[in-house]
Amino acid sequence: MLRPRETATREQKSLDGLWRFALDPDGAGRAEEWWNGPLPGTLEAPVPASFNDLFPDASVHDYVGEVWYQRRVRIPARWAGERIVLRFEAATHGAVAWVDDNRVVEHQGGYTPFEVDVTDVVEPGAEHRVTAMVDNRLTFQTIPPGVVDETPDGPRQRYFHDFFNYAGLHRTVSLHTTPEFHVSDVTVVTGLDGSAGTVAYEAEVAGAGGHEVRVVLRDAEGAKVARAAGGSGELRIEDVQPWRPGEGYLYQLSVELWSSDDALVDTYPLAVGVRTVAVDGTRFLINGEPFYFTGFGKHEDSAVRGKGHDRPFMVHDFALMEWLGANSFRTSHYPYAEEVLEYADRHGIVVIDETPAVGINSGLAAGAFGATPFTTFSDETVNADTQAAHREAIRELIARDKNHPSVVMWSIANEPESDTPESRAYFEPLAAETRRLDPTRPVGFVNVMSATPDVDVITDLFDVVMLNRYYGWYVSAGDLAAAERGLEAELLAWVEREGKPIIMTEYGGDAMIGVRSLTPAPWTEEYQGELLDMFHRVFDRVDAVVGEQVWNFADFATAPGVLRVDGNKKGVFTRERRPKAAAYLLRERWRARR
Ligand code: BDP
Repeated sequence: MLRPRETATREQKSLDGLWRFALDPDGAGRAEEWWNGPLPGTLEAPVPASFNDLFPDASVHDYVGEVWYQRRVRIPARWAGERIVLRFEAATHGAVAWVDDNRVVEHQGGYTPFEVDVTDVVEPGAEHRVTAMVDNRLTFQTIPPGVVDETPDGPRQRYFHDFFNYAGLHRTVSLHTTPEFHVSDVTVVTGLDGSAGTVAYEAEVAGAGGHEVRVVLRDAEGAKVARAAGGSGELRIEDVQPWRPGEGYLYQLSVELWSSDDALVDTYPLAVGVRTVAVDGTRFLINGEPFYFTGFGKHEDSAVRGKGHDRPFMVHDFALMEWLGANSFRTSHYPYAEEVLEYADRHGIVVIDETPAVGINSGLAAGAFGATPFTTFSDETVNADTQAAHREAIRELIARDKNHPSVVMWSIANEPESDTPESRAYFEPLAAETRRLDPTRPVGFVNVMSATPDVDVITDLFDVVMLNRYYGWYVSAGDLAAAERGLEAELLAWVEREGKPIIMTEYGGDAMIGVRSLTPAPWTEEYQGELLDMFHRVFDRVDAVVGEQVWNFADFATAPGVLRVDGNKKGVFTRERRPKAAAYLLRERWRARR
């Protein structure tokens, strides 16, 4: 799915800004057809942002159900004759949208874009009302799953993941044009052949018209390095400058549509990083060279805006990762804004790209989140419909992110149940589907602490072993010697069982900034550092470990609970990005590795 671009043949208009906003606890909006006129009330909400923390009001913060956004927009008169598309980069977790009284699009899934051709319902030069109804409810049939309990005090949302259920229009909303006859998709697969690079491309076109597809590849200075004609083909770059970690060299591919009388009909630019990714034994290879991941599991999370995409925080977080010497991160636990991946592409940051499938695990839910025990996989809980939603989440992730050189691996779930026959039946087709959709990247899932190598039954379906381990925290808290023994023994058992690269995708412990201790005391800055040091000693002894991603980059908001102090405090930075002592330790270790 192509991100909208301004080109010689396309224009874009952002709808970001203040929208009218209304909660709808009684479901009046649908019955009263709120899309037909101005929303009731006087609330306004910024887009992009979560709505939860905008108002000092628990009924907004903890709201469960549908909310409404609305604004007016004038369609530029010069767009007459163009195809006009309305696009939402993310509406969490589901949405229905109207243009005036026309229901134009519906989408489920909170972190991937959707768009619709609205040419027939808008008039260039005229003003129109755009209304979006956004639903934040999670059920056993959504990804991620959750349960809405009806209580005497109204609905209460429960969920089985450890971050606050922020919702709203989290990313840009925009209108853009394309010609009627246009480039509708492009896929590139890159290769290296000695000092040359290859770019296999496939362009899809839509709409009617006589045409020819031509592609031109330019280097970063704008010099043409290769060209071809036809909807698919392979370009060759002699003396290629590869994309590599720490060096985000990008070529530009122009995909052009030409009419039979040789006029340019459409042009779409795609940034292309030429690199390869492979797994070989216990090595993770980028461009044929062993790569060691350093960095974090992150969140899109900040005060007031919640999960709203935030450019200052995006640039700042990347700058802090650079300051630390980190080379990678995982988009735990959902696809991040596409602008984040584009930034990673340009700066040579390596990304493990994850679906929103987090919390498919009754054991964790009952243990950590106090949920009433349930069976993970059953007709009433995670079932075939959930699996279909999960499959769609994988499909939409790959459709959006397949061309990003920064993305080196797919993570199709975080900490699901993986030690029962039902879990194997659930994941086997999903792993196969991911490979079918993208045969070029390794596929993984993130394994939960309790699914040790003696009980896990799905890791053999995947290319890399990704582990979240809390030795020294949830187990052997305060006893780092016991933690060290336990961790090393388990890692060696994974090496023995799978013989694949191992990435520690989460490890760490909470620390309240400013709480200090001379003896090993959980929640202090010292203990957080000593715990990380302990993991590092073990990683350095186990050759198959090819990556370390600390949990978490920064403190983040969670649902309330007695294991959380105003949120999760496993950040190496606070929520406002002040460094804890552990930041300096990581900086020393990771900078020395570069
Ligand atoms: C893991 C989860 C992560 C949590 C973390 C923790 O993957 O989302 O925040 O543990 O407990 O279970 O801090």
